Amino acid sequence: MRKFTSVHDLGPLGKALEEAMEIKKDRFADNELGKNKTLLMIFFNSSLRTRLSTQKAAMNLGMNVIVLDVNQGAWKLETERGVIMDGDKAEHLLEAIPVMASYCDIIGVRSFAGLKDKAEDYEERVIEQFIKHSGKPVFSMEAATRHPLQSFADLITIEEYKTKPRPKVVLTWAPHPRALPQAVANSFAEWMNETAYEFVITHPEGYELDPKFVGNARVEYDQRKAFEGADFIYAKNWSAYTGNDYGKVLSTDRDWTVDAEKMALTDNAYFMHCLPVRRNMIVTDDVIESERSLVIPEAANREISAQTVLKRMLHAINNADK
Ligand code: AN0
Ligand code: CP
Repeated sequence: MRKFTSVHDLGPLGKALEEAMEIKKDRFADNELGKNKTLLMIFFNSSLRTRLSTQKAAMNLGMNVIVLDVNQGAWKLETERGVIMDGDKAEHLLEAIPVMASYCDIIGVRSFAGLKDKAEDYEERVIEQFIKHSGKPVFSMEAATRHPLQSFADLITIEEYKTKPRPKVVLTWAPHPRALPQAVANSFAEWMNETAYEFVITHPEGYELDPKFVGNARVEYDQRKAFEGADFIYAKNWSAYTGNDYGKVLSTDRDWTVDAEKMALTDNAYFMHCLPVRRNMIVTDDVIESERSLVIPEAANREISAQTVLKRMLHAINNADK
């Protein structure tokens, strides 16, 4: 595998899950595979989990790791071609990418949606330039429209905790004071659509996601109705996608906060969130602290999803070297 930006890069999910479970049984089984290979992680945005779990995964495989926080100590990077660079950006991505690529074997990129220009975001202009100009395997650590390492960890977690072959999984919008990308929700929906689960999305009117990601999901505007009989509640905020509202916060209505009263409508569902989460906006203290909350094991599985992807990329590099 030389690229990982969506579920479609992974091939059959069953096989990917098997590989992930093998890694989970013994995460040091391949600790020589990455010897003398360097992972470069490039962050255009903040991170706690992605940064630590991906670095840990690379170390489990014996890799060296370099981390670059573009906004802390590097030159500010221009990402659009043709711009007269007389502003605050000292360097262009078109030079920076091949330079950075010359120091490493695999590149991870975190670059959130700007939420101003929908075309720029939905064409994934930043990560696509890394894929095109680096000549190295590239994976997403959350790009403009997807967060596949998160969704892969979410899937692993659901597989570990489900008690029926076809659980009901509900993705619910929840309020947040600032505009957030649609990436986590898009990606989760994309992955759920690849499974046999019953999948429902619930959100207030105006928060419709790109139909390409909604796929075969049932969209239910009544959150309480959506929660009925659910086995997994996956909460996430996102800003508006449609029309002129792109990137806007249309509502911070705390009537959509996930609380114990709503969880009581479910079939004793597990609660999931990718974190970071704002308590008592997205979810109440008691729900996130309850026995049914999976937020910690879910985050722990980020190490497993990252290691599965890195292992495949190392195999691709080693095979090409032969
Ligand atoms: C980011 C988002 O919603 O995309 C990252 C989530 C993993 N969240 C925030 O910026 C709070
Ligand atoms: N879930 C997740 O990607 O968290 P970070 O933004 O902390 O990496």
